[in-house]
Amino acid sequence: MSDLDQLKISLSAEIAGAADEAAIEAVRVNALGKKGSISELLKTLGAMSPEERQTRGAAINQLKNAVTEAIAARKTALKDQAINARLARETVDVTLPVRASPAERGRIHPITQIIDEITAIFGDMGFSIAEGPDIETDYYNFTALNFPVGHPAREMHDTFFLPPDANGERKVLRTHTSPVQIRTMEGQQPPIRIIIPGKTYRQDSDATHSPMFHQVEGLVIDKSANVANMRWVLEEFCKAFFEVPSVNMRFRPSFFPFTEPSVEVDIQCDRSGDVIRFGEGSDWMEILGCGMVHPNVLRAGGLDPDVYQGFAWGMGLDRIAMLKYGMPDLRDFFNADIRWMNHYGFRPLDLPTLFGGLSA
Ligand code: 2NM
Repeated sequence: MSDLDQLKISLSAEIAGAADEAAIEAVRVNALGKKGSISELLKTLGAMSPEERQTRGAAINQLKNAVTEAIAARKTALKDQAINARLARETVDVTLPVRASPAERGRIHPITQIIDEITAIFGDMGFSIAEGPDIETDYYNFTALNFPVGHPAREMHDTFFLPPDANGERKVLRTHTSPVQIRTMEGQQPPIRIIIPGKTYRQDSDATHSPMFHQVEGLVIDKSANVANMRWVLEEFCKAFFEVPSVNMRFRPSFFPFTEPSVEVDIQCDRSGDVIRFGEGSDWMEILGCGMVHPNVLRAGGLDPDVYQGFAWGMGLDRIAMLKYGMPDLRDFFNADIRWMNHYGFRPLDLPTLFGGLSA
């Protein structure tokens, strides 16, 4: 075998064995570069006789052309291979769902959701939201609401008292949101249509009672606001809140210091299955208390009971939320357990609206 054949075989092996573009470039420099094996052979042409140049010279040039072509072909192949590998590596599946943004990852607490739902319902009926302080004076929490000093009705609430201040006044953690009704009457002329969602406090703690709980109360004051109006407002509320086309309500006589007459409202339901159903069945569930605002309360709010009358109601949110969303233990509400929130919480951008569905 001639030296040129041997060189061709070894260069072919090197070309075939070059694994990437850098390797094939190194093969090219070693063969065709300034000091490459083939370049060195080409340098011998000058010293050849004309006959030798025709035979061996032609063979060297053939080798050079063959090697040049083989290197170019391998280079192209390696380049394609590199591009294909990169395309495979950097592939993006545009059909994958978008990863949740941080704002989507959090959850709305069921109590907040319930307040948002109730706000949507009463907002649609023309009510505004009113708010007030959690720490109240005895006057706003009791006296102005027709719980006179020494009256046994004060014992109905297991009140948290703050230490007396320099004037001997003992503030309280409000036991209901009703002080806000007095503050609203003082600051605004009728007609008044407000709802008051918020935190309330009583000394009570077990599986169904928490020392801090939530209420929504409502107040309507006008010259002719009456029991029929109250009944309609509460029935519309119940249908919207429980997301059923009709409800049956039962009004039982009751007592609250701030209303006369006072009633408690039950709605018909069916508790025989796994889930509670409203608007049907043979059970009754208490959902709220209400009544016509007592003249003493109107007077405390600066309104003349011979000109104005009104109705008010109140409901506890925590128990209603447990019922509506099937949560078994009230204490879980305040444990800040992220697993519980992921299960029972609501998606932050799914705001409850009457047209889009309250909880769907
Ligand atoms: C209830 C039940 C009945 C009520 C009354 C008033 C006020 F201040 F306007 F007179 N606010 N809330 C009320 C009436 C609250 O909760 C069970």
